[in-house]
Amino acid sequence: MSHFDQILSEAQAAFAAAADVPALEQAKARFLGKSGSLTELLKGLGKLDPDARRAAGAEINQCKSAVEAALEARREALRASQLETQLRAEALDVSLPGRGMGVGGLHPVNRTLERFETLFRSIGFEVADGPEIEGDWHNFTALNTPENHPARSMHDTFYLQDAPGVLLRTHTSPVQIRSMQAHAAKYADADVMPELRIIAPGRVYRVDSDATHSPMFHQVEGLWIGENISFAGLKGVIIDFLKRFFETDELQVRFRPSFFPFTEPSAEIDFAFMSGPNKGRWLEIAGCGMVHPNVLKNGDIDAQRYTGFAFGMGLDRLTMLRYGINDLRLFFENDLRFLTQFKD
Ligand code: 2U9
Repeated sequence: MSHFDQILSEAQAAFAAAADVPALEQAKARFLGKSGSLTELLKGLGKLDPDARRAAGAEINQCKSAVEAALEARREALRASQLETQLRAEALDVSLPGRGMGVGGLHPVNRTLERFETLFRSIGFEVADGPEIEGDWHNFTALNTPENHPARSMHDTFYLQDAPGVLLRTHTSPVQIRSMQAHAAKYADADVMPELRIIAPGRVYRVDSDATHSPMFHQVEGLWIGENISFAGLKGVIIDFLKRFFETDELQVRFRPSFFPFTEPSAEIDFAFMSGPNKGRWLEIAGCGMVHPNVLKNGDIDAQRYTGFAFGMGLDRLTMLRYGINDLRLFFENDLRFLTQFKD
């Protein structure tokens, strides 16, 4: 084997042994670097006479080309195998099932609200709303609540700092006051005022917090005003609503005499299932009564000519009864493990 063949086979062996590009560059230096074996041979050419120099030079260059070709071939092989490794590492299994789209759902309290609105719309009620930040006239005075009533105390009502008489509404009743005024103004010149039938759902605020009370909760109040509106009509509407809401006729309802400043007479409404796990247990569900004449007057309604009934209930409580939930706070924690149970 000639000296050049030996260098070439040494170079091929060294390049083949290089496992990656940095190792290959190191191996290259041994042959083609500043003091590499081929470079040293080229440096020695100067000592030869011209004829010998030409012959040796041609042979060295031939060998150098062969080493460079071997180097380039190995480089290419390393690059290809590196790409192969990378592709294998980043491989994508297109046959895996997708992650899917998260489908949201309505909050259980909103489900109750939608049911409530549908049922009342079906008997000719409209849905009304109004501000959550109110004045004490709309929230208390217009509703016949005496100046010294405990509900007005800082203990029970959230007042805004540095804004006398401004508060977070404690019930949705101010909406009905505003609706009565607007209705009365709209029909001021008419011979007969058409009936006013509204429900007012929304957030209300009270200084209260435990398993069954939240400082913010949801209420719906209803109001029906017209000529000859009676307590009998009130009973019919409530009993029919409860049966349709709970989807059963196996229901007993009782009206217990009570007191509210804004209604006279007033009653609390209890109901009991006549079958199922809660059979025979009386559950408080709402308050109601005939709208007090002072309240009609504050709503600009002629209390001599028109009468009306009103009722109020907690949407959160209604939802708890419908779905068998025992802690009100679950509604406001937004824990998906709880909320996703209400997807249809
Ligand atoms: C006007 C006139 C009268 C609404 C009424 C109740 C009785 C009542 C409670 C039920 C549970 C509030 O959410 S709760 O804590 N409500 O007992 N609400 S009568 O009476 C009105 C409303 C507006 C103009």
